[in-house]
Amino acid sequence: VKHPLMNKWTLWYTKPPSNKGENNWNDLLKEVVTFDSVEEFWGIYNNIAKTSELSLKSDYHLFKTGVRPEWEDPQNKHGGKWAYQFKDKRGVPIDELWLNVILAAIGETLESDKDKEIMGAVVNVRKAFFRIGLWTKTTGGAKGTPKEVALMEIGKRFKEVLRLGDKDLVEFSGHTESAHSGQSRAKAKYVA
Ligand code: M7G
Repeated sequence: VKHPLMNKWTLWYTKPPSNKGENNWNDLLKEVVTFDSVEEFWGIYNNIAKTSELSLKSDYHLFKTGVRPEWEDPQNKHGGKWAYQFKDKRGVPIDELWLNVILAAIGETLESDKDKEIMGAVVNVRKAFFRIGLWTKTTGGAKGTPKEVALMEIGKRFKEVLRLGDKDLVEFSGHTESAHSGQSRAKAKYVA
């Protein structure tokens, strides 16, 4: 028997740049596998490298099928992401935290049923940190509107899933700013 997930998900991998060959964003980004049941998820998860085993400059991206893990995707281009950088790389249980995030994503516990904000989750392996990001379709709405409230609730929930303390802040930034600033750490629009 297969236990269906609410949505179909696709795992992507960004391989580290090589000395020879093309090193554009698009050449390094690879679609890995698509699944839509609990059993398929575990079959895949148990057979791929853990985040802690990946080389520097690698990423995993888990996105709803049909959404590329890029700012340019039509479903991402008006959106943004909640993100947190774990700078104590040795001390942080990154495999457990990433698993928590992807289980929360595929189990649909990051947002209420009526909100359709979550696009996917990303883990970046970098020299000085691991970063986990949670991508949303919009950047919220005007202050106090239901859209803004929904986005802030996702931020708070994300923070719980990452088991962060009150003083640790997750930051939200829009992809437009990320794309323009030429790096992903744009100025935060919200913190939670
Ligand atoms: P990053 O991997 O998000 O963070 O972005 P990092 O700076 O901590 O490594 C690194 C670089 O990858 C960016 O400056 C872009 O050149 C490229 N890049 C990252 N993302 C998420 C995208 C994307 O969605 N689209 C494109 N075209 N390039 C991206």
